[in-house]
Amino acid sequence: MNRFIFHCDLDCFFAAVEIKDNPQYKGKPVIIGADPKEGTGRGVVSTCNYEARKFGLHSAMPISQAYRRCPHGIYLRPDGKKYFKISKEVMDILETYSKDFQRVGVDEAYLELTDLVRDFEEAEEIAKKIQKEILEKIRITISIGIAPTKSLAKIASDENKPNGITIVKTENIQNFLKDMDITRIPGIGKKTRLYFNKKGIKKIGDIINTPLNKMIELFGKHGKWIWNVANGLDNRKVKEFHEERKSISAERTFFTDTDDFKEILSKFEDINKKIHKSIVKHQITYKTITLKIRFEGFQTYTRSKTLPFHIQNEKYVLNIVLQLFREFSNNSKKVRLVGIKLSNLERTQKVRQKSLIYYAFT
Ligand code: TTP
Ligand code: MG
Repeated sequence: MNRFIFHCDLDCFFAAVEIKDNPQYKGKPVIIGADPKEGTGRGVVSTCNYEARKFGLHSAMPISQAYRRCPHGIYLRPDGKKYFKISKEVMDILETYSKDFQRVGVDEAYLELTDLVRDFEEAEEIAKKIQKEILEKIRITISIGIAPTKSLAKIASDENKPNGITIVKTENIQNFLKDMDITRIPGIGKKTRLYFNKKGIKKIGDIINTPLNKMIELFGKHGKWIWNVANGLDNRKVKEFHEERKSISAERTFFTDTDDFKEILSKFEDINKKIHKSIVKHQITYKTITLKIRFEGFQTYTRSKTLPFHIQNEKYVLNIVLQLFREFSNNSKKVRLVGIKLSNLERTQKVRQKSLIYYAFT
C-alpha cells in the first residue's frame, strides 16, 4: 500500500516571525543571532532569511563572518518566547490534518495521511490547504514534502524552499535522489561526508549503486541505515516523540586503539557536541547519562548516572562522562570505542526557552 507522509518545515522560521511583525524588513536581508558589534561580536547566526542567504549566510556561521559578508543586513537578537508561541500555533493547525502527527523540532512536523487521501493529487491539494491556512492565520510560509517514507518526505520538504510543495512518488525515488549530495540525507554532516567521499561516495546515486553488504562493510550499522534511506526503505511510523525516542546516543571507534587521554577526551567532546546539537534542536532534556567504553579485545562496559531532575547542559554531561570514565583509569588495555547515551528524555517549555538562547549564542 502506498503511504502518504508529509514533512512540513517552516521557512527561515525565526526570521519569518520577525519579518511578519515588522513589515518594513520585507525584502531586506534579516539575520537572527548574536550581536555582530560591527564585526567584532562573538556567537553565531541562528538563522537568516533567503535574501541574506544570497550573501552566503547560514545558520551556525560566526556572526562576525556574517557581518563581513553582509554589513547592511538587519541584525536581530532571538526572542525565544515569541517563537515558541508561534510554533505552538502552527503545530495546533498542523495537528488538525491527521491524528498521526509528530512534531520533531521547533518548526517541523510529520503528518501521515495514508488513510485520508487516495492519490498524490489529493495529497497535494491538502498540502496547498495547509500552506494557505498557515499563511492566512500566522502569516508565515511553510514548505511541505510528500513521500512514501519519513526520510524521503524530509528530504523533499527541503527541495523547493521557501513555500514549496515537493512530491516524491515511489516510481520517482531514484531519479529524485540520485544527483543529490549525500549530505541531503539526514544524519550525514560535513565530517561523515569527508569519510564517505574518501571511499568514492559523493552523490546519493553512488550509495544506490553500492551493494548493501559493501555499505555495511565500509560504514557499519550507519551504512545500512543510509543505504535504506537512499533506496526509499524506511518504515518508521509517524507518531509522537515520547513513544518513539527512548534515548539519544552516539559512539565513535578510534582509527587505532589508544590510551592517549587527550585523544579520548577529544572524542568524548565530539560525540557530546553532536548529541547536543540534536538535543537542542529537538528541545529535549534528559536525566540519565551513560558512558560506553570498549577496550581492545572487544570487552565492552557501560556505566550510568541518573540525576534527580531533567537537565540540558553539554558541559555537565562531559563532566559526568569523565567521572564515569575515571573508574577505568587502572585498566591497562587500550580503548577501541567510546560512546555517550542520554536517556529518560522529556521536553519542557522552560528548558526550551533557555535552550534557544543557548542555541543562538553558542
Ligand atoms: P531550520 O528549519 O533548520 O531552519 P530555518 O527554518 O531557519 O530555515 P529553512 O527555511 O531552511 O527551514 O531551523 C528552525 C529554527 O531553528 C531556525 O529558524 C532557527 C533555529 N536554529 C538555530 O537557532 N540554530 C541552528 O543552527 C539551526 C539549524 C536552527
Ligand atoms: Mg525551517
